[in-house]
Amino acid sequence: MFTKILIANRGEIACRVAATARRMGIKTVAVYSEADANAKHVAVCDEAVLIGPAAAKESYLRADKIIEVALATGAQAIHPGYGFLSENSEFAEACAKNGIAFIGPPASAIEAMGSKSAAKSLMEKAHVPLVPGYHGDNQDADFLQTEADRIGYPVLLKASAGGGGKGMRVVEKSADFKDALASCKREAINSFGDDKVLAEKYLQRPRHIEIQVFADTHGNCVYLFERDCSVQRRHQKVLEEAPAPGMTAERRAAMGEAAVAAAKAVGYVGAGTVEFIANQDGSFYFMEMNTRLQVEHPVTEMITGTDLVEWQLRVAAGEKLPLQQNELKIHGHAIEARVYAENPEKGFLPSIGTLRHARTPVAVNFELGGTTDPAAFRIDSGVREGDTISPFYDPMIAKMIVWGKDRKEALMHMSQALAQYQIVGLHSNIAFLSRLVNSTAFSGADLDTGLIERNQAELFPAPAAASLTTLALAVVSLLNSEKSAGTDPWQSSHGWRMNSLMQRSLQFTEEEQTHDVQVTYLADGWQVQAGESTAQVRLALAHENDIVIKIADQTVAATVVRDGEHVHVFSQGRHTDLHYIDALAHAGEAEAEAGRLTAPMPGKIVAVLVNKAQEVKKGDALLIMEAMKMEHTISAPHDGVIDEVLYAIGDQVTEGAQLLAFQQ
Ligand code: MV4
Repeated sequence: MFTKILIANRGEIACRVAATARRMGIKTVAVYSEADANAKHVAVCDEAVLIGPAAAKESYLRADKIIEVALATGAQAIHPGYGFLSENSEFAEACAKNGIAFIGPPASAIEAMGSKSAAKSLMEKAHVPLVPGYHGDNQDADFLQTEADRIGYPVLLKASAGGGGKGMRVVEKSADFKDALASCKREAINSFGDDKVLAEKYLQRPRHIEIQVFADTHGNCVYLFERDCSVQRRHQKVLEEAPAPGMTAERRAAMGEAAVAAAKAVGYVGAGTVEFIANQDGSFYFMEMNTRLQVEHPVTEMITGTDLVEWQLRVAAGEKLPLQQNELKIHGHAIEARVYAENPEKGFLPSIGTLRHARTPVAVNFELGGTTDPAAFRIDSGVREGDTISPFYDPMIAKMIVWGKDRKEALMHMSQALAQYQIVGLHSNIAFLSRLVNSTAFSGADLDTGLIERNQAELFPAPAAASLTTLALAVVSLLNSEKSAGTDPWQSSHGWRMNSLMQRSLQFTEEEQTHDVQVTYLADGWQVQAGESTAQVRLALAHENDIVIKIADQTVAATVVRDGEHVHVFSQGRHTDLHYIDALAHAGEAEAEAGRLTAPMPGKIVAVLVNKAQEVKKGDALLIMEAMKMEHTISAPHDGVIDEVLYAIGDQVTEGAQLLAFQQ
């Protein structure tokens, strides 16, 4: 076995590979770009070497640099992860030339599967089922139309050089064929510089089912069953699961054997995935083979009890496959959700920024019927709280993988795990994933590649306005943090609290809505009113960002995270982003430029919270006024020192009166 390997990747997959290497006692070398100097993958490896600027082209795609680092650090093998150089046959070859083991298939297998139409010809010879169609060289329009008529409509035209759904045209009837062909060829030449097309029977509601295969250098090849990855959006996978719902033992064996035949036909070694599209009746056809370890490999690991990275390392080191086909069994059901920094409401636009707060669900190990089952939950991530999602790389935050003894149980774990996942600092798809996992179509396993498109209404409901409970959580958290900061006038000994019903108005906005919350101070809590709803609230527990309140007859727990002017409330599986408008703090901002803070309206000073010469931090409450029975806090617009306090408790002030002199 190797004693040291280089990981030619970043993010979660680099961390994933490093974890297995560490468990096996193998040292790891990370490579990183300038943007990743403080990245998690650098921290979890034993050594790390800077290979270039942020742009992948100048760093993670620099085959020459990476091989140089492997030679210099004495790494005997390179794991390419996925993406970047993982399916680059020249890189695989360059590794071999330099006496370094490439932890992946031989360059020849990568090449054979790289060309989609050549791969189809190879598969045809190996008796792997193909979609009925024509993928030959004859591109004559009349000839292709005759082929399409023979195949039967609807027919799908695909650019031979295409992939990822680009350059595809559905043709409904023979009369439409010539126009569609011309337009498909135009797009093909524009996108790929090659106007060759192929024609196939168009499957109406296909499922994406892929088979994990593994081969060693001793002639063994096995399949580790299937994954259903039908839930995609714009050819990007969102949810993956294993096994595929509805799969029969016969179909599983047929698909597995077809996948092994595909792998053997190209002399495959290592981890690979054979992708099929399957009809709702279960008939299946080869689409392509991915010659790498895939993002979604953990669902296979969970149901088979294997570590596929360990298998990769053993195979690359010349060992035999750890298990034979008859030793592989499916145990339970696993689902993976990809957590992305993106905004589903804005067309899934990537969202860059810093993970100001990131709390992942807690992993649980549990026992069933006396036997210990796998961890019900696993999270693979390349970022930690405080890390940044940059525009340079894939905006994936984490993969969340859950296990259950059956699909129903796995779904419940996924639903709960998503409900517990908290992120502040950038937009994420967590709420969307929650709706997706709980949707009628997904929970009912009514799967096909059009699931998201078809269920837009259920997946993108009009946002519900924050409830009184959510507003109360935000308010109580704000008031409690003022108190801990020593700026809560109601806890101090000024005595005015006894005078009358003290009220305060807080304003929040949420999307386009405005919430005016009236707070009345009571002996042991508050009365909170918003719109038509009123309730009495008490703070039961507070620890860091976590609070528990009693509202009416209910006990409600929440995590409330303040991020600048935003108050994020995580409670009962929902995340509400409230924008707190501290109107008077804002009013003070402009005034402060001139080194003074003035009264925004006529009123009475009810609390003075600072003294002359006192240093204050931005946001500190300085003074509280009462006007029209409401409390208004005057806060420091920036760090500074109090020059002079110009009024005392009980003083009446007129609008515009200077209250404090303040300097930066
Ligand atoms: C198809 C198809 C229906 N019928 N071929 C899309 C990407 C490309 N690699 C193959 N794709 C498809 N080929 C026939 N004959 C539907 C798709 C397809 C799809 C396939 C897998 C996963 C997601 C998809 C989303 C849309 C279309």
